[in-house]
Amino acid sequence: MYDYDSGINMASDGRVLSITNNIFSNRADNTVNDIYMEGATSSSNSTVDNCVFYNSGDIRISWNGSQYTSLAAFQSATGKGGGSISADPLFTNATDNNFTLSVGSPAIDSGVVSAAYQTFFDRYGIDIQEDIAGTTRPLGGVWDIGAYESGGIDSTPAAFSFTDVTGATLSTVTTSDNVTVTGIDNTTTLTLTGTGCEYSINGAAFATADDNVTLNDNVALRVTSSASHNTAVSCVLNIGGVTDTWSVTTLAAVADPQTPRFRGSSMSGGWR
Ligand SMILES: [Ca+2]
Repeated sequence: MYDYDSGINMASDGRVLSITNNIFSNRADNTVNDIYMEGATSSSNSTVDNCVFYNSGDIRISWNGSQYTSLAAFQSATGKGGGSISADPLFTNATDNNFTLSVGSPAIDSGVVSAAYQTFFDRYGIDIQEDIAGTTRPLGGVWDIGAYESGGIDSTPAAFSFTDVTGATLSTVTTSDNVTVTGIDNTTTLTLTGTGCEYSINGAAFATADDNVTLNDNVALRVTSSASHNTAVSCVLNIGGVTDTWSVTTLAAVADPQTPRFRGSSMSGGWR
């Protein structure tokens, strides 16, 4: 709900509302209410859960005749309003009617599954667990608050690739080129597997333990090449679920100067 004069109104007692996962933002009239709940029965049985309230003036909730101008006061007095947030929902561009959630929105993954969806499905056989754009909820494992389910924070980087090494000398510490972490919003995970493999982030000391990387970090790998000719050792770097295998292959064996082995003298000696 955005740029409204009066929000949700229940002006007769006896009805029960489940007000869940709603955003109340930029109420235009500071003399009316985000929520107006009249009557003891409606007020007692109705619920407010996991909503975001954001107004330039006060939050305004009228509940069973009492006026509340802060979320904390409403929660304290009524025991309702659990999981709710008083903060900017960070719409992508509300003035242009884009009410999707931008990165960092407190509404992302702050919703709750309402039993109403299952009731609707049981009654009508229609699954309405989706947002206004038809995106199946939830994404990121948890429902978002508001009309749109966000794709959440992007922690999956763009593909990356180390340059494989060939012709490496035997038993030599070999360091890869750098790859730059791109395509994520902020941070993501780093996991390295492979015997003897190590990684370095932005030139820091080489390490092996799982870690996190940040957008535009540079990552290099190193490993000791095989003690055998023409043999590869491999490291698999996993950044936010995207992997690349970096291999170091030793040079081929030099041809044996003694070959061919069967020389005339030996052959003649064998045929007496
Ligand atoms: Ca979500």
